[in-house]
Amino acid sequence: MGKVMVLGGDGFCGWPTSLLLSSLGHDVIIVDNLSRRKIDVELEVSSLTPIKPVSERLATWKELTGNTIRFADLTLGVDYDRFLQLLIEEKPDAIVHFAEQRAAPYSMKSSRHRRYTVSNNLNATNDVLSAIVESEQDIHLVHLGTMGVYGYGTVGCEIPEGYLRVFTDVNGEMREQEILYPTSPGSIYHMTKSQDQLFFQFYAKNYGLRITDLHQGIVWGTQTEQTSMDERLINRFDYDGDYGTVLNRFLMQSAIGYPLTVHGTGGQMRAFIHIQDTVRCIKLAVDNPPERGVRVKILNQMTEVHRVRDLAAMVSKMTGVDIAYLENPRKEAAENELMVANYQFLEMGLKPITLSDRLLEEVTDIARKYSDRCDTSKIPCLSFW
Ligand code: USQ
Repeated sequence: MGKVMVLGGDGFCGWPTSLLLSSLGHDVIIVDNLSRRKIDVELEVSSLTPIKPVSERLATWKELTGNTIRFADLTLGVDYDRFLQLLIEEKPDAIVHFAEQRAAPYSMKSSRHRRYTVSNNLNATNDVLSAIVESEQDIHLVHLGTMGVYGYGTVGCEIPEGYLRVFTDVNGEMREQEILYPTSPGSIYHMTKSQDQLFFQFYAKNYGLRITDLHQGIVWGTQTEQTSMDERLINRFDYDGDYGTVLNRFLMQSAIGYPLTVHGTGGQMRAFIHIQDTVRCIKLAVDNPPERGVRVKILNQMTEVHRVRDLAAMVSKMTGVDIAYLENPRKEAAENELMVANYQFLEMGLKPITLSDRLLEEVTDIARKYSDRCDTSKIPCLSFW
């Protein structure tokens, strides 16, 4: 088992990933500047679940399993020298990079939020890549990208895993090229992940870095096998209009009898994945690095597609809650079709978790258990674009 650095290891996906990798015997180091907790302070909201401070999380993990996860508080994109020094001293085999601002509505709130998201995300990614090169080590970088880089138009065919074969007619002869699938980001946040792809392509080509980019769909669920071991390990649950994602919001809203906030007609079709599968996919990605000097390995990290209004209807049927069709605060297609290829993870052995009453009820139960922590004034989405 190797050493893995998890950048953004205190966040919604990073924390359960750190625990899974540690439970499998990896030596895990979390690098995080607690920015997600600080944004909660800015937005005057907190996770529905009572997440514990990092030191308590790590002490609990040690107490329960005997495993040590170390923690470094530093800001990627700012504390470059400290990060480089950490790489030189620790010599990790792999780095999992979640350390970016991940909410589309937050990134679109104001000029300050746009600028923060761009400088935070792009400088973090470039500094990580640059430090790997400068450390002169062979470190596999696994990055959390997003399905949103592809955009949500109706294509009419399956969205491939990162690359598209195009044919050009050159004087009557068809020439073939493989290009990055054209991006069509719908928010500044999604745009930063589109730009990350170009950094990866460049660093893989120019410096021979091993890079895996995971285009993840919308995560739902909150707990994994490890975070459910003890309440002090509980994962965060965002329900507010900026950070809450659609299915978890619907489940939480149903738990308190709040009419489900469907944007527009709810005709948006999106890709989904359960948090337990998120962590499994990252483990599979860490275990299967690409060859050096070959192209970036791009995988679609999702297990199923659903339409927003169908999810609302399902939750409403399950719980009896009403549905509210609201004016869409976002600039996005009212209706779209979506088909996505995810063969690489299936070939590596992923057995997808799909929507089931049991899992939906599990999330609703958690939401109900902590419903007294909900501030209903934070539910509406107030970021318009
Ligand atoms: N939506 C509603 N009602 C709500 C919230 C959302 O109808 O109360 C709609 C949105 O208008 C949108 C869809 O549901 O059409 C998805 O919205 P979302 O907030 O669940 O997801 P999104 O903004 O796309 O972002 C989330 C994560 C992001 C990740 C992305 C994957 O916050 O980090 O990259 O999902 S993906 O959507 O595949 O690009």
